[in-house]
Amino acid sequence: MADPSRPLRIGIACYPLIGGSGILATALGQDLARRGHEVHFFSYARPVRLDLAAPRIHFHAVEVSEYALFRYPDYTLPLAVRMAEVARERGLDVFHVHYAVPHATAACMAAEMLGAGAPQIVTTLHGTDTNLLGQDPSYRPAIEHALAQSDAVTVVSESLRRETEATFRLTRPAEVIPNFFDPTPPARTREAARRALAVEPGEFLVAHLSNLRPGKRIDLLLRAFAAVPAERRARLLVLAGAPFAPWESLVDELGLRGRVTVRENGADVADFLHAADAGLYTSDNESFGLSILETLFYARPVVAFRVGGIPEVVREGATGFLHPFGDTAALARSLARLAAEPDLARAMGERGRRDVTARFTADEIVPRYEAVYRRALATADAEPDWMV
Ligand code: GMT
Repeated sequence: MADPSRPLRIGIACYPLIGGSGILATALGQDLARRGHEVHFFSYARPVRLDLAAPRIHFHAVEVSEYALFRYPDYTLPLAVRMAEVARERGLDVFHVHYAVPHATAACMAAEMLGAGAPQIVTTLHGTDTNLLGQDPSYRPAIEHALAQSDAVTVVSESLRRETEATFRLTRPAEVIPNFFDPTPPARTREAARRALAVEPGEFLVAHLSNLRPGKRIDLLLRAFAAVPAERRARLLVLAGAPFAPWESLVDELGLRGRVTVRENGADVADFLHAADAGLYTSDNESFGLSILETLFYARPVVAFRVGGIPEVVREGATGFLHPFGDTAALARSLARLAAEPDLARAMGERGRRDVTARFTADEIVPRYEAVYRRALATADAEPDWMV
């Protein structure tokens, strides 16, 4: 029987880009390494927030070759081969994959190549596996198969658990382990950050942080912001993980030129959220809403649509205001109220910070992943019935 408290060797496969799943996977791996585990990341590029100088952190780049024979380059097979190679060399205990496609499918293939003693597969679903690819008949059976082959499946919210169970035939229950965030202190004072953004004294700064994918509904974000009465002196700050150019014409159409500031390089998020007075989010669906969590950690109240897992993160009326999807007028009214009542905005923000600090820190969440790994390993170690 293996020592149940020994440090583990964990392989994490994730997307490397600015997006909640990669950011969460990176934060998780880094925290596991701080706790003494050896952590190996697999991706086609270094995950954006990964600190390669940190002890016990390793990164294995997956090379994708382009063959004339292939009309579309394939990533899953080279990923599986790399995962199998490292698992064999380093004796990995666990593959923790973020997203079923292609990461869990690659892990299944790596495990098949390794045979007996292969790492246990833990798959975490972040949303689009279920609500986008899971609805596509050319992906659904492959995802279902990868989930059936996984030794444990986790999801990031109750809402995603319900949706996942309604979408796939699961062979085991999916465990809810919410996302977490550990805020870094801002490098500048609030006043210095506001000056850097040219925010004028008395302006109410509304922040939005996202990768601007279609589901973030930037059109509704701009429309909601445009409906805030001018006397509230609101300014919108978009911290964009992708080019904002497609929305510039709507900024002009809505007469918002001069009231919208965009920062595209993903840097200084802590400073800018600290500089803001509230957060505004208009996604049509979010399994969780990691950016919303970040906003709450910097003590800013959140105004958003009541979709997916957002009500599990924002406490309605206490740490933010949630409204039915599409009701931009209601979002604008909530923003106007917060702008008119700065004491209310500050109190809600402070309550939000306390609330998320009690529920969504690394110290709270990471041990739950460790427990999943150890349970999966204990099951693998258990003697089969025919041996007793
Ligand atoms: O929503 C995105 O654009 C990115 C996506 C991802 O895969 O990175 O985010 C998903 O995972 C995040 C981390 O668990 C969640 O906070 C997001 O809510 C989720 N997005 C959706 O469900 C649409």
